[in-house]
Amino acid sequence: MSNTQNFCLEGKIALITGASYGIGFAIAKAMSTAGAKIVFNDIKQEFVDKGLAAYKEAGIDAKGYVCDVTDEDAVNAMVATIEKEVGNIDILVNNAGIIKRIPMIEMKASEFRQVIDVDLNAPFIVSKAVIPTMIKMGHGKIINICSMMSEFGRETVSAYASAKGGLKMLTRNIASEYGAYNIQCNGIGPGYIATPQTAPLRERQPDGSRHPFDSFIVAKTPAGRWGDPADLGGPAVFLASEASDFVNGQILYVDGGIQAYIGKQP
Ligand code: NAP
Ligand code: GCO
Repeated sequence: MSNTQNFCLEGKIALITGASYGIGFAIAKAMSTAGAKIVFNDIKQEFVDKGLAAYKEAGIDAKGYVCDVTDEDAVNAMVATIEKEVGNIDILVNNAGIIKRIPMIEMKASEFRQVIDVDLNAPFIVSKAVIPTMIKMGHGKIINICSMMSEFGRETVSAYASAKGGLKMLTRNIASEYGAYNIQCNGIGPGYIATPQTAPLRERQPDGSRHPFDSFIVAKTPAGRWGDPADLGGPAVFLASEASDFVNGQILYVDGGIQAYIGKQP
């Protein structure tokens, strides 16, 4: 019987994909504070090295690996290396992701496929690589970083919304298929978070005024602000811990209330 009051991650190994910076880095920091050993990957050694330096500065002894999450052979090799060098992965956070903001009728099929590949196919690949060992261990936590675009569309993000909508259903399917092995798979749906991915939506205009989308999001969010990556740390620790052992197949939205609010009159 697990201790459902236990938020501690001592003795757990957490793999967070694409976590050299941004949301992945913030989640890794929170999980490290809760006691987890942090392992992460990025596409290039240069980014892994930058990430390692940032973790060291934060006092975190993380392990970093170069791996493109869309490459199944590379992912399988990375997981095998982690299991040999660090230990079995108890917690997987499928965080790596890209977005292309292009009107659908102007988007190349290859661009659409690239977003689907990173944001949906890769979580499938990485989850498939870690689940067998989680089954042997008799426990596991998988957290997929979904999005408000798992629920809503908007102009120019057809590929991203399709991927994140699919990721919501992949989350529910992993929960359904592997819940019997004491593996819980849930999603976190961030609202609008201030990271490099959303920097273009917050750029100051030539006249120094705020980007219209920036003003829109602030007006539409009861919290009256963009999210900070650190806002995601606590929810991630909860879903990675024994405290959520009976939570499965859920998407936990961390959005400052934006989905609940009609928005402030401009
Ligand atoms: P970000 O700043 O763009 O960081 C994305 C990370 O993923 C980077 O480290 C990037 O590495 C890595 N990555 C991209 N493609 C990869 C690949 N093929 N293999 C390995 N790593 C790869 O994004 P973020 O804002 O932190 O977002 C992180 C996750 O949260 C994404 O899944 C995003 O869709 C989701 N999300 C973000 C927001 C938001 O408002 N920011 C809201 C909802 C959901 P490189 O730098 O080397 O490319
Ligand atoms: C966009 C943004 C969003 C956020 C996030 C919202 O262009 O609308 O990038 O997609 O990244 O996914 O939850």
